[in-house]
Amino acid sequence: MASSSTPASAPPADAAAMPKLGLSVKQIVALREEFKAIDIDGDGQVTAEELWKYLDGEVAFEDVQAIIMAQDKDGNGKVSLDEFLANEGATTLE
Ligand SMILES: [Ca+2]
Ligand SMILES: [Ca+2]
Repeated sequence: MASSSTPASAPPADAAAMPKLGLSVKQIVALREEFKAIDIDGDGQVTAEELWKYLDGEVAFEDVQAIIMAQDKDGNGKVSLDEFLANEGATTLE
């Protein structure tokens, strides 16, 4: 009885499915949903007012403005989905 089962080092199949972003696909999907929830008028840009309303006034409006400013990479005073995701650890969304 020759049991010739040689355990070969199987390549990690999951590694190929990993996105190159710092976020998992699940996280990105969840963040996109969150972004859509914050973006009340649905123009793809979150303003300080929208975020403030989303937070239900729990945070001072000035603090919300500071959050927006910190995330606003192109300086248009609003946070796009790309900027939002970039802030959450992703590098680019293409
Ligand atoms: Ca908006
Ligand atoms: Ca911006």
